Amino acid sequence: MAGGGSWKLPEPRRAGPPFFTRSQVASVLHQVGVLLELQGANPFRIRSYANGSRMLGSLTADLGELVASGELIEVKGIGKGLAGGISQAVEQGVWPEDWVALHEGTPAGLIEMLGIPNLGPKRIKQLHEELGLDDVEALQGAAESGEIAPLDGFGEKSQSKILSGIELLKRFNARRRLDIGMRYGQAFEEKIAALEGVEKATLAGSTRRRLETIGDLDIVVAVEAENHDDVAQAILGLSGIADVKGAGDSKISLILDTSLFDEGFTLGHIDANVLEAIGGEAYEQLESSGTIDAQVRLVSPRAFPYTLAYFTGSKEHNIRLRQRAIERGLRLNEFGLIPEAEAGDLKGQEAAKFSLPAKDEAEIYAHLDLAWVPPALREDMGEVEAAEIGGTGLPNLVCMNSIHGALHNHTVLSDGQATLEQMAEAAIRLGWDWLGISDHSQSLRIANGAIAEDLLAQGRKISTYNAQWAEQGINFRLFHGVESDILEGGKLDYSDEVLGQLDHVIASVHAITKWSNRDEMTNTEELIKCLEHPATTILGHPTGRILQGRDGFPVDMHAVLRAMAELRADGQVKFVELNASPYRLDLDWRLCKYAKELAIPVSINPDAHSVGGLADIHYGVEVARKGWLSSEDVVNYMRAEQLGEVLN
Ligand code: DGT
Ligand code: CA
Ligand code: ZN
Repeated sequence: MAGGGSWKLPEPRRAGPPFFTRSQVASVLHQVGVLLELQGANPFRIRSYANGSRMLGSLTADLGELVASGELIEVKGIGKGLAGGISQAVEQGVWPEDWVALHEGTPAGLIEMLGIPNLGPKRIKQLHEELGLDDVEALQGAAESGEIAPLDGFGEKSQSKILSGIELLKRFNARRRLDIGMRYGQAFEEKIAALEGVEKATLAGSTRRRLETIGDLDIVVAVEAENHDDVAQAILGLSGIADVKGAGDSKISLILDTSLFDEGFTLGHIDANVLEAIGGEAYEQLESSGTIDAQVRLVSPRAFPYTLAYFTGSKEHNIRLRQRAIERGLRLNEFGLIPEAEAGDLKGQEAAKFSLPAKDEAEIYAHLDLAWVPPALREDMGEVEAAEIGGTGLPNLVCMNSIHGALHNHTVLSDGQATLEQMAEAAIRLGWDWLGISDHSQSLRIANGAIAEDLLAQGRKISTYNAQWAEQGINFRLFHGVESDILEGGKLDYSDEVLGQLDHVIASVHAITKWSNRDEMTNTEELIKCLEHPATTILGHPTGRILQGRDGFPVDMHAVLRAMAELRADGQVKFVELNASPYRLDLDWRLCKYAKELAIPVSINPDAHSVGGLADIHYGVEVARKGWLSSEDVVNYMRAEQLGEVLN
């Protein structure tokens, strides 16, 4: 596992050969190669391990069979020595001594340093020898005090690259984005659910609550006592486990890596400007060698709903529930809901024998005189009060079926990859009624912003298509807009005459550095100024944040939203965007709830730069739910005709 503090050799988890899988052996060979390089070993030897790892990685034949038949040595790129070591591991479950020695003899701090993007073993060795650096902290200190730059082959540039790499690594080790957490979590949940003896496996924790970033995965597994040990063993044998941190009776702590994904891990589409903000190539490297921690809890089917509710959290929500239980003479924990009068001095599982029954979470909430609360809302942000019998009632949350279109999407006219026609076809395939096109505006040279003439030509094309669809009785229409950069003084990027010909104008900040270095008051005023322009319809990615990449610029978003609400009250169309890219999720869900209270419609936007990018809408919907939004609160719920009238 890259990024962590140690590289352990996997332990055999089966009773007989093959003791290790092809991907396990491939990753060990890779590690041995890197460790040899850290030691400054003979380059040929280093290369033989690297090559061997690559060969195994692309091998289609069964490794166990190749070893058993003695054919391994015939595989191109795997020499005698390597074949011997691999065979021993696969057949006997014992790694060669020199590999073990390498793993055990390398200081953990040096391995930790390998997780820094763009810092290879050779340079780590040099830093270790010349400056005595042996962990990330020491390296950071040395870089900050300028000791790295003068070294042979380094310089100012690589010194600052090391610093930004360390920052990136630290952000990564702390939390991962929601999309990444969901991908790992759902893949692992599926694998566990498919095991024999597992009644149910459900992802809990922050991933189930759809928080924008995830600390670790929590998975709750229902299993009968007689299957407990077999299931625990089977879980430990699943692919994707880079390391086992602990395996107790009811809790298994694991580190997962990308070998979890049977079809391999790909990053998918990522816009160039976002990629740059989040670390460029270094980010891609971190992501593909990334890991995530997972806590798996095995419980009896009877306790399952209680354990699931407890480990879904949030902690704050749990505290509120526990308080309600206490008021009713009940004790609430991960094992059950237990009448104090009956439990007495008994603790934990013993006391849980007296638990009120609950076949699902809804029954737990009902015991506490509450309606079931959707996991996304469990943040103690008013959901407990709303769920009370006689409370205001929980919102009927927006879902993918509520989505009939989205307003913010790009084409090849600016920096998109798909044509207008391709984007429209893709939206029709999704079953949408309409699609908004909003390419970048002329000042944004870096994103190939459109000059007025080209923008208006695009509009004429759109009118033609709309007329054709109407004629053919096809229920689909394009809205023609633009994503206007917000210029100095809060100005838009085209003349009023041009803006007046558009269906919608998304105003977005792109000069992030400038806005980030400016005070909150100036930024807030400029945003409001820009929103006051009658042509402005939508505030695009309101704070410019890139999750794990950069914070948003300073701005009083509450004040901006209030200003938008006033403008709306004066009859002006103003929407706020919830940018659905998992790298953004901006407007923050905490503010979505505020926008809803102010009756500002939220426009969930994939900000698609390709056909595939439209699928990001799904993350936007997840986060809109977290922000309490109902179908009626989002622009995407409107039918083409209604939206057309509003935009007019
Ligand atoms: P994360 O992993 O930082 O993204 O956030 P969570 O919410 O997944 O938190 P985590 O993994 O520490 O714990 C999972 C859930 O377990 C948490 O949401 C609520 C519950 N929990 C953990 N510790 C406590 C606690 O001390 N008190 C209560 N009431 N609940 C807890
Ligand atoms: Ca967690
Ligand atoms: Zn955009």
